[in-house]
Amino acid sequence: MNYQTLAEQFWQEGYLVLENFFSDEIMDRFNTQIFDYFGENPEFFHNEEFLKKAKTEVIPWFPQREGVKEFDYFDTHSELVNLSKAILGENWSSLYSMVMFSKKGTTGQSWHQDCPPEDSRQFNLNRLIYTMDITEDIGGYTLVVPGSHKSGPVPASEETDTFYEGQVVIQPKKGTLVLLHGHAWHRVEPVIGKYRISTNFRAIPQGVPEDVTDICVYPTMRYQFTTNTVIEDRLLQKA
Ligand SMILES: O=C(O)CCC(=O)C(=O)O
Ligand SMILES: [Fe+2]
Repeated sequence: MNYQTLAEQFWQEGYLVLENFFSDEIMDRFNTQIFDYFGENPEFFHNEEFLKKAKTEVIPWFPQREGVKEFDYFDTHSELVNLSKAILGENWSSLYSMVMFSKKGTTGQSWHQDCPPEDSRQFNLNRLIYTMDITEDIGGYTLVVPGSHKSGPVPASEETDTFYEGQVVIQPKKGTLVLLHGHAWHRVEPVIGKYRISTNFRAIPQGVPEDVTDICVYPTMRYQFTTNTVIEDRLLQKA
């Protein structure tokens, strides 16, 4: 694997898609463990206001915070470690793993940026691992606007699923790794079948605070997770 070439491509486009990065056997193991944790019908964790304004319905689980050791596997995966370093530079660190579960019939995720884009040095890297195929029948493809990590805030809008010229539809399969810059505009399409699982091992370069993703930018608002508050209503400004 040519880490340098991949890192350059990442910095140009704001994302990378690498199929068959992980073996089926490993992915099956994690998918079973995740499904066993959530069960068929887990409860939402976010409040009503968030669900309504963000049009984002996903149930998170932070296994490593709960001492679930199996997920350390990815922290010692040498290709993933080397690629992360090529992108983020020396002394990068991994933040946490977040498993995201979406039930059948949920809206997916609105366009968003994981953290405010105003300072290009303050960003997170999403390292998304897919333990199951995301298919047309399931829905929930991941959309990204190439190069948008350099375009500033996603436009303010009531619409959370605007069509952007050049937007790319990522169709992850079991074992796919998607690397995605936290300032890149991205969203997840509605989940229509079965359920959808993705797992994010977020990372940061040296000098970026660990809580960099506390504030997320949506077309409708900026939202702070630690306080569960809308810190900026972007539609008021527009009116
Ligand atoms: O699940 C995905 O494909 C994307 C999730 C996402 O937006 C994120 O983890 O920041
Ligand atoms: Fe995101």
